[in-house]
Amino acid sequence: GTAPESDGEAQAWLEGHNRRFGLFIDGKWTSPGNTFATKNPGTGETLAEITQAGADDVELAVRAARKAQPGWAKLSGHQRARYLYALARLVQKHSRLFAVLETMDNGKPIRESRDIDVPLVARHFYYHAGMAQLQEAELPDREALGVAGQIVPWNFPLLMLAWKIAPAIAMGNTVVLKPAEYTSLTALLFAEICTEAGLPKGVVNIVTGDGETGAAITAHEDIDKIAFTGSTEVGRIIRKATAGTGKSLTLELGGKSPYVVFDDADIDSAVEGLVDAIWFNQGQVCCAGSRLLVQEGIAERFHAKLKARMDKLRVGDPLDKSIDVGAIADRVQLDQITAMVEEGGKEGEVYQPDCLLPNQGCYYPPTLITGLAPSSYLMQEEIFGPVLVSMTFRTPAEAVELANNTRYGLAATVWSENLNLALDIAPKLAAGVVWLNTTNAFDAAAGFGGVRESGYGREGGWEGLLAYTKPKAKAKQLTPITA
Ligand code: TXE
Repeated sequence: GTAPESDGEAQAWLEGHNRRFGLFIDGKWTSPGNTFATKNPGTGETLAEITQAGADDVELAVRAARKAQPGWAKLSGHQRARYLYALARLVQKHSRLFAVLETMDNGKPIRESRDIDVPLVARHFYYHAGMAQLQEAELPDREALGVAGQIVPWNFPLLMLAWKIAPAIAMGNTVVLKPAEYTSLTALLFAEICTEAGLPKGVVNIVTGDGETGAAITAHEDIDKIAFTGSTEVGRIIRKATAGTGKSLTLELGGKSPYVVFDDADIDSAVEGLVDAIWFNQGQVCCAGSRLLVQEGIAERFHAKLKARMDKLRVGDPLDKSIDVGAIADRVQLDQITAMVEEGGKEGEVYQPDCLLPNQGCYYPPTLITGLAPSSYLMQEEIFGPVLVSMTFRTPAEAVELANNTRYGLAATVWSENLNLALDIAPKLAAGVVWLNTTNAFDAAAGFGGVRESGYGREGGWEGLLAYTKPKAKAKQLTPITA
């Protein structure tokens, strides 16, 4: 049976803002200006009107961040930690509202926003509160970069905000963050909890808008660092735009991550892992295990089990607690997935279960494509949807070769009961993270990021913190020259 989560609190919150939002700059809300609609992709309904920030708004936000930064950096790590702890607790206090709002704005199943996204967000702030406290003792020769411009995508709107904001403010930076244009609402709710936490004004500024707003942030001369998560294409634009400036840069971009199953693997677990790898968040995951490589001897059995599992996946209303696959984040993205499968699917065999999709909203069925050449379009291009491509291999060496046959290198998954084999394969895979007999395992303490065209820099862990600091050799610590 179906069990829809109530959207009452989220609707009341939207109504409380007259469904029109300004920008959060210097601790205050601007009046809504030039706006665009943000829709619920599960139903097609407009949820609210969001302000398209212009270069002048970005200017105000950067000025506020600049003004606040020295005072913020001057606080002790312990004092900053208190604010991060407060933010973590407030995310938990409002966790239901955050989860429902995220699901309405993005289309991800409520089970995921409630049990994965929002808890990981709280965890990220708790972890970085602890790290702020360690700053003086552990990083005495490093200081904040200054003002960070942060641009996030629509697939994990609140979680990517947390990945950006928590380490930045923990280390004494102030931020101007832009959510993606399809999914601004949880960032706006987060702005409210910054006020509730008593965060000094100007430390966190939220400006909404599309790529033009992002470009204005990237181009702003008084920003010290750009942190971007999104498409490889825009990552390339940003890399060019910041080249020749003094800005630091981290990029977390696309992927086509391999999911390698050896014939001695626990097949049922590997099938279940694959459900998580490619159908979690409708496959709109940068590190999605979107390329299945299965060893020849078990390929037939594996595909049969996989199809049977796909037949059981429930696609539908994201607010329904019993569904597995929700809505695609936006019509544009849905059209892109549809076109890619129509174009590239012809070269192989497309399997889609016979599932009933809702009439309204943006839905795409779980899809498996077999029989494609390793060099084919769909084997090489990121689809960013619930579409798995599959190929077979004979030997471990061939598995490595096929796995690395991509311009990306974000993540890789290996399933085998033979740990010697798995540990031999793992270092040979071009990827920022390799998961063994599990997949999509994230933690605030582990640096996440890619190699090759998946970007550079890490978020999370020590590397993620260091990316928001610069080294500073202090003269008083140098030994005077006496000889
Ligand atoms: O991403 P964009 P889109 C991939 C995925 C998807 C494709 C397109 O394959 O199908 O990208 O998605 C802002 N200067 N990923 O078009 O445009 C934009 O407003 C500065 C992978 O939505 O990269 C948004 O805030 N900023 C991915 C953010 O960049 C610009 C996540 C990301 O949007 C800009 C999302 C510009 N010129 C998509 N143009 C991942 N790796 O997780 C746009 N933006």
